[in-house]
Amino acid sequence: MNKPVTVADALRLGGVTRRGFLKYCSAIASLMALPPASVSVIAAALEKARRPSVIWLSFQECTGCTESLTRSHAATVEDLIFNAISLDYHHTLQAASGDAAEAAREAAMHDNYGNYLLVVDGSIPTGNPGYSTIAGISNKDMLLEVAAGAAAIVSVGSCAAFGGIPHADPNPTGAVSVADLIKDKPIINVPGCPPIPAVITGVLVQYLTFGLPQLDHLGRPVAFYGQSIHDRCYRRPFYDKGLFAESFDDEGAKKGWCLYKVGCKGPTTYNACATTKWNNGTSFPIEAGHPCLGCSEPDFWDAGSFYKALSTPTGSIGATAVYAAGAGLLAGAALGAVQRSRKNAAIRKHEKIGIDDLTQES
Ligand code: FSX
Repeated sequence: MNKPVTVADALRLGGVTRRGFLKYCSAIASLMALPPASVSVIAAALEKARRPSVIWLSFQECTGCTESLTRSHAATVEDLIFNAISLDYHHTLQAASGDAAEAAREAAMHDNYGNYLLVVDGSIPTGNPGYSTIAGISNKDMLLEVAAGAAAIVSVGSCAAFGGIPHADPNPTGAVSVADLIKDKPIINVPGCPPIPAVITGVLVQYLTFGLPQLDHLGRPVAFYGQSIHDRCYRRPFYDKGLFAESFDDEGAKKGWCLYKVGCKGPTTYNACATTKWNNGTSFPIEAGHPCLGCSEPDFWDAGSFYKALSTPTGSIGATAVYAAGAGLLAGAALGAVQRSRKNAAIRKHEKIGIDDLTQES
């Protein structure tokens, strides 16, 4: 059977129903804070989109990012969308090894030079090239070689985006992020330790449908990282009323009050955990009673105790909250303007191309 060329081809081969496909598009639209009308636009764009060749490199990391993506409890449409890219090289997931694996990487680079998407997880050691090598090639050399032919780079996980845990003090390997080494390519940071699976696939879908996304000052897609955990936290009303857990076993904790005083970093952490959640939307750390660690922010490991409040629980709480909420509102307003503009352009395009039925109804 020929290799599928478009996303629609791949989805058909994967047996995805029209209903399942639209459900996924709807979830992505919701995640990107787009209106319901954009679902058909996303669907139409995905149906026509060519499957990009993707080369995925893993450097200094714990494999948590790949685990996050693959260890969903059931095969989902997200998995199939992920299969809709042509994943030509991935250390952990590929069947090939040794010379055959390296030959696959070189072939993918050669055949798609200038057009493939490079995904990186893990940080890059610069202290000594021998700290981490693949096929005898240092991480730094492999990154520079593959990045040269990439159309864009997605840095998955806080290690690739910001250096992450390997970069933490005393940083024995001289670990740096992708953006520290690559200056001439678009880089999309998808931080989190690990990132939310739906956000990883969502960013890929966004790239397939709308091209390079709007990024914040840390290179993160605003659609997924535009609001703080605090802005969207279901415990926020308790914060606003000044009702806090003072310890993990007090009455406040039992009543589900705000975890700010036991160290929650939600006010300074930008991610989609409070809305998308984990394990197919089941829960997220704060819902399980644990404060946010701020794992999608730079240097979260060195930012002080996970269990110490950001500031004293008096006037400065309000200042932090106002600052965080203000930043979220500004990001949201900017995103809204960008998305409205893109949506209008996409709808105009969609009106011309129409939507073909993808496959049979379930
Ligand atoms: Fe880092 Fe990812 Fe944390 Fe682990 O690949 S972001 S240590 S979850 O695995 O890079």
